[in-house]
Amino acid sequence: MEKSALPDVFEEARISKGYGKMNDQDDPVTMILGLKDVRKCAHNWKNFQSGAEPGRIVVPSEVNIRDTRQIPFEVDPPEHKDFRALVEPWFKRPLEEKYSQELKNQIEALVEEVLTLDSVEVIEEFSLKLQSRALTLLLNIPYSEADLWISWGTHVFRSEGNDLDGDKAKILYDYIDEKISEAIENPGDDLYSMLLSATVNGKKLTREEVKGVMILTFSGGRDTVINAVTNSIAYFAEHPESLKKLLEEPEVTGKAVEELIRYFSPLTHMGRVVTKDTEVCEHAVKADTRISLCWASANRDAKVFEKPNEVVLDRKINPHVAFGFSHHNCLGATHARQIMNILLKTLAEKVASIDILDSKENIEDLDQFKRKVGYEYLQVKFNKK
Ligand code: EMZ
Repeated sequence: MEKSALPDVFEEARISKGYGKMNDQDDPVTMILGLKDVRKCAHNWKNFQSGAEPGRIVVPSEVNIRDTRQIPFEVDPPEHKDFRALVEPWFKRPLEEKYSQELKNQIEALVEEVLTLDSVEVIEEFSLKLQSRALTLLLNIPYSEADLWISWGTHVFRSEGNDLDGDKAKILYDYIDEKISEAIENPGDDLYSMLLSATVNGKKLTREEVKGVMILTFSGGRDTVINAVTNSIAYFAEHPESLKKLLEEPEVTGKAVEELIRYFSPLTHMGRVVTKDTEVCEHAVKADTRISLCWASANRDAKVFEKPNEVVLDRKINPHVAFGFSHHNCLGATHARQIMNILLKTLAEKVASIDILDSKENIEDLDQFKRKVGYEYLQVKFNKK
C-alpha cells in the first residue's frame, strides 16, 4: 500500500447496512455512511438538528470543554439563514484579486523556503505555517499575528495524544476575548470589527455571538486545512506524474483540488441531534441521541463515484460532500479551495519531486472504525527544479 493512501474503512458497513455505530463519551452516534442518505439527513434539519447543546454535534463531543455556541454552525433554520447571510460575503473575499495575490505570495515564499532545507517535517514546518498565515488574510489582520497561532500547534481543542483539552481551548477563548475587547476600543477593517458593527434582524450581535463566529473561524479550518495540505504533499511525493500533469495542463487544477479533497475528506463526519424517534437506513434512532453525516464514507460511495478509491485528478463528475452539504455547507470552503489551488500550482511550478523520509499515520478512533485522516508526522525532502 502506498504511504499516501487513505483507505476506505467504511465500505463493508456502508454496503451491508448503510450505517455504523460508535460510542462517544457515553453519547452514542449512528453514523450514516451512504452518499444519498447523508444528503437526505443533512437537509432534514427538523429531525436532525445542529442547534442542540453547544459542542454536541461535534464528534468527539465538545460539551465538556465549551459552552459558547459556534455560529452559524450550531444554529438551525430559520435563524441560521440570517447569520449565514451576514458572514457569507466576508468568507467569499478569497475570490478577490488582492486576497488571492497575497495568498499566492505567502505560499510561494513558504515553498521557496522548504526547498532550501534538507529535511522538512511537513505538519509543523509547512502546513501549520501555511494555514496560520493564510488565516491572517481571512481575518484581515496583520501577518505577524500568525506566529502566535503557529505556537499553539495543530488542534485548538486538543493536546498531544488527541485528547480533548479544556485548558488548551481556554487559550483560544481568552485570546478571542482579548481581541474582541481591542476591536471594541479600536474598530478596524478586520472580521472582529465587522461582526461587532453588524446587525442581524435589526439587532446587534452580542459579544457571545461574535465570539461564536470567531471560535468557528479559528477551529473549523485548522486541522482540516492542515490535513488537506499534508496529505497533498504525501500524495505528490508518490505521484510525481500528477505534478507534471498539473504543470502541463494547469486548467485541470480546479478539478484536482476537488478530487483531492474528496479523496482526503479532511473532516470525517459531523453530528446532528435527533429531535424525535425516527428511522435512518431502516434502523430506528431515538430522540435525543445523535447521528453523524459521514462525509468520508459518502465520498467513497461506489454507487456515485467510479473507482472511488483512486485519485482521478481530472474526475469529471464529482458531487463530493467533503465540504458538507445543504445549508450548513462549509463557510470556509472558498478560502480552503484557494489555498489548495495556489498550493497545487506552486508545487507544480517549483518542485521537481518530493521524497518521503519518515512518516507516522494519524488514525482517528471511531470505535468500530479506525480511519487514517492524515499524519502525526511526515518528514520529507522537497527537491528543486
Ligand atoms: C468545530 C468544527 C467545525 C469544532 C467544520 O467543523 O471543527 C472542529 O475542529 C472543532 O473542534 O469546535 O469548530
